[in-house]
Amino acid sequence: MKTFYVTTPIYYANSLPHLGHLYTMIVADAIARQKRQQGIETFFLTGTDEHGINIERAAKRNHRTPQEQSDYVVSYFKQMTAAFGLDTAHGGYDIFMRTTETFHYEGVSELWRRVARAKTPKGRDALYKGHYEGWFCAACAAYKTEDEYVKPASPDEPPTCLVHETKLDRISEESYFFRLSDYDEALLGLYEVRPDFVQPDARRNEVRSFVRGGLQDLSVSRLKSSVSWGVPVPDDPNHTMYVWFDALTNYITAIGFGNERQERAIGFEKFWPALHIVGKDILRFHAVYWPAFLMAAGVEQPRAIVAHGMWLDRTGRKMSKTLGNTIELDVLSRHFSVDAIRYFCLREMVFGQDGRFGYEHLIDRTNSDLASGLGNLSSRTLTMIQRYCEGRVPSGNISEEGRLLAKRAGVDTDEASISGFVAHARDEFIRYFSNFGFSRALEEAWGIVARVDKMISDAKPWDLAKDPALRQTLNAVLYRAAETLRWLSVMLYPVMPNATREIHSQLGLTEDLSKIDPATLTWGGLPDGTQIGDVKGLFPRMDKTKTMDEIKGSSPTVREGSGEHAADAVPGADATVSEARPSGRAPLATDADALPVKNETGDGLIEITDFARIDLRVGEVRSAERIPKADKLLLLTVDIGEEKPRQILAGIAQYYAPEQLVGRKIVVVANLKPRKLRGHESQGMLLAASVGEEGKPVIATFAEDVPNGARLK
Ligand code: ME8
Repeated sequence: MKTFYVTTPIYYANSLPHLGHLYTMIVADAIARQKRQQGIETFFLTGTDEHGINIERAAKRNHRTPQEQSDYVVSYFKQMTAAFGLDTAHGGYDIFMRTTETFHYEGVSELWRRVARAKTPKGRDALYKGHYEGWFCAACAAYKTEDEYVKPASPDEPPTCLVHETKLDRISEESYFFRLSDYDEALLGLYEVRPDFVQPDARRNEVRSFVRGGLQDLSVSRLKSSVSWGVPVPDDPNHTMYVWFDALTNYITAIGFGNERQERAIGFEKFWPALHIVGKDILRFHAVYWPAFLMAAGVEQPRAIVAHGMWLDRTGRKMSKTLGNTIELDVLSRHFSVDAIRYFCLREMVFGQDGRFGYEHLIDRTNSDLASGLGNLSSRTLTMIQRYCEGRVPSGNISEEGRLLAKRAGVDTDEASISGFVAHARDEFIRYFSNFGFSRALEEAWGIVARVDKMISDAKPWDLAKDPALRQTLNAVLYRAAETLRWLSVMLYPVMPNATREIHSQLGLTEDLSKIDPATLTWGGLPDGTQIGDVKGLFPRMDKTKTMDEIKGSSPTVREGSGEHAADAVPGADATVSEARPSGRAPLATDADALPVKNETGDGLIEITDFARIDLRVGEVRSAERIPKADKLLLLTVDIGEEKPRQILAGIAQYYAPEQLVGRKIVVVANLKPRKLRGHESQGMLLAASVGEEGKPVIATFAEDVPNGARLK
């Protein structure tokens, strides 16, 4: 039997997942479902990357051990994957891989030993001990070269990571090095011989030019005294493995490389090589380092590395926990159905390119494509079968006489034109889908929806039903619509497993959609006489204004419930909601950042009434103090002309001493929902300009005297 293995990245256990993580899982899940439909034995991996300084620091911030930190994040991941139907119980992943598993330690140690014994293509030792001197970003878990960071204003300051905008760590210590510099030709040869090894093409070109630019040897260990939370280097307990060496190896240890347990349960020989689905942010690790490690260890290369684009916030910045601009999963799942989210992700993001997320857009797509599109086609077809055919799928056959009568009534009865159209679109759908063109594939499917909708509207079954002579014509129209729905339910199953199952069962069919290959569909497979099931709406229309108001009013419940604020789980995320953000984006941005404002026009402009929703007030800082263990936060009390001064937390402690602020007149957002930060309630936000590369906050103030509480408009 043919096998197939697909993976997502394993996500850092330092913070909770967001839309970006969900997206990769949805893509991998849809691919896995399509392969299963084709009768291919498929194994789908996702999981968590649990070692390294990143996790150690998050654990420390949250007063947990690293293991507790990982367990906490994993339990949320599992809850979330279940809620989104991505876990094993819902036909999703086959393993939730964790790098803290004992079997992984065994496997990764085996890979290390093999690399340690290996010679490079240029005949030198693949691994050697040396000294590393340079900058490291804990959030990226990557060493940074000069072009990858922003130089500091003063030489006493560390540089800032271009990706995460967090400070880099200086590292100067003994380290094992992987002799990556000897693998350039071998890697270029690999990309040449296997043009689809890295996809899409633009990414392949990027990787090739990176390698052509020259590779530096890679530090692959840290001293245990610096990073103790990691896999020990075999035979040298003073070192722990570099977290990317450890993490990448999960893809093979999970299925049995170097360990008996997984080999027996799953089988490395059976499933390797894998198709790796990754975000373009981690392409280099997968398309350069990983193949080089595998070459050294003598292990077969992955099937391919396919990189998707990034979800961006409305200002065009990558959505990331560290930047604090994410779409939270529990907010998403509270307001939208799983299938609507899956459809939106696959339809909206042209695979490989970046996409901007907006809740309004998601509502629009749900209403237009799902409620008015597929959902409406399904319910109108089935309702008419119920009404005109006593709930049984009618026969699609039409006699010569019936054809003449239909022609006279102006109804097109050429079945081949519909079936041909549907079959062609199905072929195109499969072709695009198999090449990761999910958005184009879905356009094809919605072409079918439009075509059949038109057939119904042109034929007007409600009129045909009035004339017994046109009975056959009516039946033929309804049969064609129902048969098309059957095809759509099979084709769209990998994208919308729940709604398609619902359509299938409303059609009165009982086969398992996860086992029907759309390529094998033949027209006419829907038996006439089939008793249809209960007709229920699939995608209720969403009230845009109401939903937007609800979303704006909601906040992620998990963290409130667990007594933990998102910021606590994130490196460098001390600055959130009620703080001036040293991040270069609008100070009003919150984690509802990606919410489009009501009445927003396509050009990003807002109405004056939108601006009027924000209550900006003059405030006077009465007191300011530091908060223990939160080195970025200041606790301010600010008089905004109300009975009691407001308590406001601001992420400006690195730039302003408390005493500088007392007596200052500032601008306060007075109608922001209160949020808890480090156990303190913040009852507003102060405004500041964000200056320079580093986004240094400079507090907005007044040149003239103004009374406290005066409104800004
Ligand atoms: O990099 N848009 O983990 P990570 C789209 N542990 N996808 C996004 C995204 C966004 N804005 N943000 C995150 C790591 N992702 C390593 C991986 S693998 C051996 C080790 C998705 O938690 C996307 O798949 O930072 C991206 O590559 C991944 O999450 C990064 O997850």
